[in-house]
Amino acid sequence: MRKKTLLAVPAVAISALAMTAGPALADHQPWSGQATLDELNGSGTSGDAMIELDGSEATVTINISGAAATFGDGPFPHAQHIHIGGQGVCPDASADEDGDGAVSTPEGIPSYGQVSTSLTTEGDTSADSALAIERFPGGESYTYERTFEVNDDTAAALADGTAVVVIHGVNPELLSEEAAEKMSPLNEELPLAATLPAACGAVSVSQMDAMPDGGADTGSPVQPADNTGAMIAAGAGAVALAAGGAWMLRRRSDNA
Ligand SMILES: [Cu+2]
Repeated sequence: MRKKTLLAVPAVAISALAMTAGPALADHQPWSGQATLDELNGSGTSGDAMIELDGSEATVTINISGAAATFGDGPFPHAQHIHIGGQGVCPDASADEDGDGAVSTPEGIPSYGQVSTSLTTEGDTSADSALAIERFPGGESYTYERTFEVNDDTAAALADGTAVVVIHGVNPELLSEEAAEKMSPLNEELPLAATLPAACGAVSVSQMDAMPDGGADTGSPVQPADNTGAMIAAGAGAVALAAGGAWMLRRRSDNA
């Protein structure tokens, strides 16, 4: 709603607005934020996340190390999400309501909120894929990068600083005996350890002067409305070229 109103404003007025660019414009122009991912539940897992948002298109980059390495014969899957609608913070040990020595995913919800986006490697990225463990990265360390559409609630939470990135999956050997033997409250076929939060970080907005190069090179952070679509199309084309095109085509068919 607000976006349509803004795009209808003459370019001159937009230029004036750009000079006082503040939070109100943050979700309508290229935006970036980052999170330092600190360990939860004594997991030893840490890393960082960067999120670039252009309209509703988000590019998420995550670097993880010190994560649980193996699960059965394969890499330990690490479900990872953007959580929204909580206090926009990571829980501390006091969130362990049942006293098993671990903060479970539900126990952390008052702090970081519900899953809004599943940071999967392919296919659906909605909350429906929150536990699609076959489509998450895995192993002791990894780098994740993907570009996809986020819903309005997620874009708003990113812009207002209440979105939190959570990486799940803790080596059960690091847990109390009680916690290590439990099954997950989220899926009774998975051990608690598989879904426990392992690392967490609130996403904070980057400074304007830390914007990606693509935004700064234009000399103005906001383009006249008529050029916006062309700019986005050009950006998408560059991504497709960089990835040899195949990745973009696959994503389109996944979303169809
Ligand atoms: Cu999560």
